This record gives sequence, structure tokens and C-alpha cells, in this order.
Amino acid sequence: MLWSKQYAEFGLSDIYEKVQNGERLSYEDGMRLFECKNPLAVGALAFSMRLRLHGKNTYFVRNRHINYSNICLINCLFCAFRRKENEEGAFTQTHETILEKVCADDGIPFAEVHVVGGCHPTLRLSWFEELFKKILIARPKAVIKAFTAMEIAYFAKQEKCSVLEVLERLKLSGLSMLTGGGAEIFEPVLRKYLCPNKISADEYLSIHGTAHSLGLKSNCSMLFGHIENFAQRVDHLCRLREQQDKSGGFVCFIPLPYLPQNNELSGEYQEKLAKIFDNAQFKNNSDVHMGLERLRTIAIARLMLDNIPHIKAYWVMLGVKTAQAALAFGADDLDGTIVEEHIGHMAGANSSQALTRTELEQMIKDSGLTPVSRDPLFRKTAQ
Ligand code: V47
Repeated sequence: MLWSKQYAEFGLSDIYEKVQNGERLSYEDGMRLFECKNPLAVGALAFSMRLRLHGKNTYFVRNRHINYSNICLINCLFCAFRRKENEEGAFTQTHETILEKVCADDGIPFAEVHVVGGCHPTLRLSWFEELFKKILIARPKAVIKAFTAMEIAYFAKQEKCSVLEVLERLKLSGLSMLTGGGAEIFEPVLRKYLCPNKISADEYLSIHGTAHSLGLKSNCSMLFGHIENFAQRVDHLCRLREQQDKSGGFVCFIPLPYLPQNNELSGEYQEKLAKIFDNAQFKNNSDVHMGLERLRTIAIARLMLDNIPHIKAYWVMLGVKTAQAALAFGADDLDGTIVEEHIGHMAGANSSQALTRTELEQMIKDSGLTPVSRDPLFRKTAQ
């Protein structure tokens, strides 16, 4: 129960009214929510919106992550996962290893197989087409979610064909949806510093739009808490919302908090960049400062992204406790069992590698909400 009087005290009466009436929030509204002195009030508003959209239903998935290789030709400053070919710690898994992992379930097949790596120098599109066919022969009910938009753009370059052709070929071999990764932060100057060789924001959005036009669904994300300011976060959310108005295929938004270990961005360099960009909001120890800020960002994402159905509290990067708290700040999904994860853990995520179905259900029930088992397309599953 929210009291309009409280929101009047924070100068947010109009935003409160808009949310209650299901009206769209503006860029300026987003900025005011970031500046509000009471993150709990912002969280309560987001929770009321998620109750309107989903009731108490809170989703999780029995899934298996496959990070097929960490060898990647592009160098993003925030990435702790990437290795050069022949560098210590570089790995590439074989089809056989991947199939063993996908089939090593607990008797109930995984509902989602999530496949992500990087821009690999030698693996070609046909390698993945064959892999997906083999996965679906071994586990016909699994839904394959794979690749970031960056990987799709890279395949198009490798194969000297269009993004549309790459996506058509992948769809034919069994791909159901794209992951949300690779969005990072859209603001062009910051993006050039953080990931100089990555596709632009427009390309990211256009690749998702093309996927949607083929009937493929996708997720989307934002990497936050590095050197960006609030205005850049709100701008990022508005661009995703605009794309969703056009193409409509985003299923879920994933706010990814920057983890500072083992990557080039952290420490003094992060501080230096924040100064160059005159970033008044920069705090140089994100782990200490980011608890409530992370929750507030999740809440604002829920409130701004009125056309994206689900908001994910990705427990791997957020940590289990913050992910559970995020369920009271507008998130309605916890992702899943995962089993094995490298990208966040190599950057210092202190969460475990896996959660059981029972643990996920308990986290949701302890929040007074109702666990619902889903596949990556958010269709309810029996198990
Ligand atoms: O694109 C990289 C991010 C993403 C760091 O679609 C980092 O359901 C924090 O996109 N600190 C990959 N984040 C993960 C991802 C994802 C995960 C779970 C589910 C889904 C989905 C997508 O991780 C990258 C990048 O934005 N990342 N390094 C870091 N140091």
C-alpha cells in the first residue's frame, strides 16, 4: 500500500500518479527518481508496478550456462573473462564436452541452455549450427538462448553476409532467442572508451530489431556502476524502450552491476576516467557504495521500461542477498540454476556457481512471493 502523501513529501506526486495510472515516465522523471533522497520510496513504487504486471508470480528457470570459449578478439576494459589465443587460461570447449554438460541434469532436462563466448578467431557459424542441432537431438525440449548482438555482428563479418542471414541460419538450426549481453552503456563517448571495438548502440539495437522481425525473442541489459552517470543510465533505458516500441521482442531486462576484479577498468584507471568524464556520481569503491544504488537502479528500470515485461535480478552478479532484496524493488525474475558461470566469477562475483531449484524457490517464498518455473521465453514449465 502506497500513500500519495509520502510521495508529495519527496516532490514525486506526479510520478506517483503516472505509475498508478499506468502512464509512461519521461527522461526527466527517470532523473528525478535517481535524485530522490529515499530509495525505498522508489523501490515501493516499482514493486507496485510489478504487482500490477505479474501479481506475486516470481520466475526462475532450470538452466545451464555454457561459456564455450573465453578467447575473444575484442578487448573491453571491464572484461575479466577474455583471453587471447595461446594466453594462459584460454579455453575452448569441444562439442562433446558441451553435450556432456547439457545432458548432466538431475533427471529433469534443463529448460534453458544459455550459450555465450566471445568473438573467437577460428570457430565459424557452422560450428554453432551443428552444436545447436546436436543439443536439440539430445535434449529436444531445451530452449536455446545464445550469443550477444556483438557475436552476431562478428559472424556476419566472418561469413561476409548480412545479420539477417546469420539469424535465419541460426533460427533454422534451433536458436530461439538472443541473450541481452553486450549492451554495456549506450552513450557513444563512454562506450568508445570502455569497449572500443564493440558494435555501436545503434547496431546493438538494430540487430535485436532484426531478430525480432524473424520472430526470435531477446533479452537486453545495461552494465552500470562503472564510470557512467545517472543521465547516461536513464538515456540507456529510454533507448531500449524506444526499440521495444518499434520491434516488441524484448522479453526481459537485466541490470548488470559492474564487478571490479581482474579487469583493466578497475582501480586508478576507473577513477581517472570518471574524472575525465567529470562524473559527479562516481564512487571509487563500488562494493561498499553500491548496495542501495543497485536496488534503486533496478527499481527505476522497472518504472521506465513499461513495455518490457520482465526485470531480472541476476543473482550471479548481484549476489544472492541483493538479488532477493531486488524482488522488493521491482524485479520479478531470479534467472536460474546456472550450474557453471565464468564471466561474473572471473570479475570477482562472490556468489556460488549454482543454486538448486529448491534454493531459488525458497528465496522467492521467503520474500512473500510465488515461485513460477519458466523457460527462457517465460512460458511456465511443469518442473
Ligand atoms: O555483456 C562483463 C557483462 C555480460 C563484467 O540474456 C560484466 O538472460 C559485471 O549478458 N562486471 C554477459 N558485468 C552476461 C549477460 C547475461 C547474463 C545472464 C543472463 C543473460 C540473459 C545475459 O556481462 C556482458 C557484460 O555486459 N560483464 N564483464 C564485469 N566485470
